Amino acid sequence: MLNARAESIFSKFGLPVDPQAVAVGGKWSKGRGNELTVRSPVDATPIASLTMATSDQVAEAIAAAQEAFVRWRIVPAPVRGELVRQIGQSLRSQKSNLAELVSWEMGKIMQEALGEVQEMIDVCDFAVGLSRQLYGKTIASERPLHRLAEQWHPLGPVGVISAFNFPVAVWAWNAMIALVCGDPVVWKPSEKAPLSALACHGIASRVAAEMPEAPEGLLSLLIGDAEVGKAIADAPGLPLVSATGSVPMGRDVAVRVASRLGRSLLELGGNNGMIVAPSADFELATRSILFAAVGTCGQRCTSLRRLYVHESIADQLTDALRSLYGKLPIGDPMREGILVGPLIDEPAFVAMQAALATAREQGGAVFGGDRVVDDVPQGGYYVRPAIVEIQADAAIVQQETFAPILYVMRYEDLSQAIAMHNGVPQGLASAILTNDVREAELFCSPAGSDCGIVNVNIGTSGAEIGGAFGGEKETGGGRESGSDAWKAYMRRSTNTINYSRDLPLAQGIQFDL
Ligand code: UN1
Repeated sequence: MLNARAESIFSKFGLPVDPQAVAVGGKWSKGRGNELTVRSPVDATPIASLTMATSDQVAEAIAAAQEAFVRWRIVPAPVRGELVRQIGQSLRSQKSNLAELVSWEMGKIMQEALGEVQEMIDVCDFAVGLSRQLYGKTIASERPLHRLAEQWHPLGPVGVISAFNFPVAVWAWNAMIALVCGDPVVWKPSEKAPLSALACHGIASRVAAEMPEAPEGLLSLLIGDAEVGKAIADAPGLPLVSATGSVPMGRDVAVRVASRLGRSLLELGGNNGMIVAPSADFELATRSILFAAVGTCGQRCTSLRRLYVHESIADQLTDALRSLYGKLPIGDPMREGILVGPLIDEPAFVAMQAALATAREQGGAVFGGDRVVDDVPQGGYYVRPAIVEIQADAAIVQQETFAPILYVMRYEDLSQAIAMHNGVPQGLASAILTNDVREAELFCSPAGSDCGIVNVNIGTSGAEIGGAFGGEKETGGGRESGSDAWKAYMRRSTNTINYSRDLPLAQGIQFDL
């Protein structure tokens, strides 16, 4: 059941305004699990109540996905691309309505919510092109009149577990690529932001229902808690599980999937760092730090959390940042001009305060970080983003806290800065701000940043969909979205074809009777 405002936003999609927690294609049904009350982080009003899916319902969706797979895998990839093209068109036509829902439900500002919907549209376009480019190699055979080649085939139904902070884009990165690769998708969005998932699933499944080649169980949605996530991770019917979220969640998924020898694709914590060198363009540095550190209220996987500044410019840069932080418009994320919306919920606020207290104990000087209550909607957890000047070896710097806390540290020489930068367990996004080509290239080299995303003169967040997205170490090693990330969603078959009348064996082996 939706409240009146949610109903009015939802009705703009032309979808039924009483969405349920479980959908297999266009068939919606009530979850058989516990009650879920969804609250907007803007002012904590309850916006929906649903009963969540159970693990039995996960099994039903997977059975439908397996049936769908048998049909979908033989639909030509460019025809599969046509479905994704139409989904992209539908998302395009609903861009502002979807952004409104994302902003209200998740708390990111409208500009960023529009950006998130644009990511979905972009990945649809990318996947459409990809549907004609699922290339395999032809390989020189060592034997006469033999052909050695590889083909990429659909893998099977894919489980997608997504997080609250990008409630729809991460689904699209996975689902649109999976669809063109020939795989059905079973999606468990975050129970903290399920409404935009209901809307996106509704839009995509309505498009699929119009396409005769698209079987019913191709797309399904299960709103549920960790039990649903575990059932997805445990299901042998899902050869691939793609999970985005915290390191403990990812570790649990990885172990479950590995124990059944399935594949997992993980995009977990980032504790992202930036080095600001003496030659950096100062204005560019402050702007890129600001967007990366306070954008989405510090709740992106790619948010900037650690700043290593050359000692010659550290005072000047920290002063400039303090003055910018002091002026940040904080408040209702749907209001024009606001740059910082609320944290997702009270536990996020408590975790932020605990991290700041620990930082103080470990010698950090904290600026900001307090709760904002004036000129903001009451009930939401609004905070002034924090800057913490601290020693690089403080233990708290090793941790990702999903809140706008920027640890500022000083360095003397670049190799020391790179070592400190790499000296954390996570490895998602990184950046260097420098006008020195040697420094920039070193940072991008094998001796430089050890992350999956390595940027020069741009912040850590806000990647385009065309690149492969993901990171190393505790970030989980997965790559999603662009480049050749599609290969994770397919299986490779290597073919050797003998068109001679002989049977020469590889490696010159003689085996004659
Ligand atoms: C995430 O926070 O999980 O690069 C995804 C970015 C966005 C995606 C972030 N394009 O910041």
